[in-house]
Amino acid sequence: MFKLESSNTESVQAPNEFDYPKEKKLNPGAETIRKTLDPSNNASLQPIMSNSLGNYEPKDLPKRTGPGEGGEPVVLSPSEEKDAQRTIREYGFNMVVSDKISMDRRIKDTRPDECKNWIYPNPQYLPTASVILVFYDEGWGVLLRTVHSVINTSPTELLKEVVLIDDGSTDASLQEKLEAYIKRWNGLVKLYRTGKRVGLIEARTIGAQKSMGDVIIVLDAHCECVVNWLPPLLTRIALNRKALAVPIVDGLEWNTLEHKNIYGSTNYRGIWEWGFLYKETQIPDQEAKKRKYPSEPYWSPTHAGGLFAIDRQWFFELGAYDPGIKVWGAEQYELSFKVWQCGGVVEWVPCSHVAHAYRGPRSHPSYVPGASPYQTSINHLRVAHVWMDEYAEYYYRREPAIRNLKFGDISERKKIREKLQCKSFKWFMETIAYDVLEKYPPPSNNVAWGECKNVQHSVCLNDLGASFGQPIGVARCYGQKWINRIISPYMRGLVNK
Ligand SMILES: [Mn+2]
Repeated sequence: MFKLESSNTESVQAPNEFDYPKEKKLNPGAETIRKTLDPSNNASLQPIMSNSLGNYEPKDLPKRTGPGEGGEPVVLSPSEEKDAQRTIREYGFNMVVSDKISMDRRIKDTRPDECKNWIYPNPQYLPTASVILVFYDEGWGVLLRTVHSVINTSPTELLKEVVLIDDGSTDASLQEKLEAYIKRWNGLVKLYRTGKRVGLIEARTIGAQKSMGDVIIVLDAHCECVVNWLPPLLTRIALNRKALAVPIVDGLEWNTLEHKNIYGSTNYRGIWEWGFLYKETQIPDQEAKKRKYPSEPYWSPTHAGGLFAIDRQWFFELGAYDPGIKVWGAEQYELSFKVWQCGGVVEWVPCSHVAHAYRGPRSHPSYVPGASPYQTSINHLRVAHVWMDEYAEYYYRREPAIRNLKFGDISERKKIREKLQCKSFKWFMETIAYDVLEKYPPPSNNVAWGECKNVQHSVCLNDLGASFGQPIGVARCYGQKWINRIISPYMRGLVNK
């Protein structure tokens, strides 16, 4: 039951009206209705815990059978393995397995049980969503199953469109064949091409510019959504238009496409260490205790970066992504820091689960031509100098080699911070991200750094890839050139998004 204060009382009785029909049509009136909402009525949009089935829960879904249904793993026969290995090298996913799985398969319901009982505002009270999927030479089935899944699991009235941004793919299947395939959705799925590689971050901004929904939802182009993932995210933004809402990320295994709940029933949140390696930690007690139910959203300092929802206009008020942050890395810190410092919140939403396929070993290069090999460090430096005030120094202590790296002009970005009268990073660290300081105390000043050389034999100490606690050895010296130290893992091809 909603505590609605508006005149629309008939929507109080929320019917189970979403049976996720295959064909979805846009509801052109949705925005006009939403504009009549009085923002001061936000309290009436609070979800209600009921003892019956929630208003967006599908009822009596037909049973599905077939390979991979229910998120089960698909195992190949030995004769199929050779082909499979080739596709893994090419796409990072087992496309032979993918080809066996229906585009419309349903994965597990990995949500906490009580998620089924929440009643969310009816569609006319929620913003509409544009789901942005950026892809570059993505495997056909993995990409298109993402689209099918988004459409199959989203209430028609809330999904404005799916916006595909092709970041310069050369794969033959992603040309005319893709254009022909998406026609089945009668314009609900749009395709834009960047024309040349621009990198993930710029491609997302292009997607946000092309989007027409109230909210943009960024997903990777290799995801599948868990039932009823969308209304819990949109509700957070209906309640607070400055909220950045993050779904809980499940795993899809790259070799079998098995769906797994990674976090179990524990709530984690996103933090970082001072070299900007992304980390996750259990939510502090004081955050958990703010909620009545463990399935309710909670605050997080940051997030992994690939999957999130944000009010489209708020995203642009915040200056979208810094255009000086290119290709890959640091963009989730930029967005999280400025959302928090400029008056918003970053929330993780336990009743919204989306499964992300973590890429396996891919030999297809994802390097963006012309990009600096130091781009990820440049990205971090821009974030540090615009948003982190005196805390930027800790990054230099952690990565002393980048002290003299040029990161370009940041004056335009500082103007945004000034215009929005954003709070200090100290406020953010002490009030919101206090567990970062607990888990990763600020590094002390380096007494010395560089390489440790045996002058007589011209060899240098080297960890030889050993892990912590293992003996180290010697190897040839690399000199004071720091390229090998700081070149980003992405550029080396060691990290697959
Ligand atoms: Mn990804």
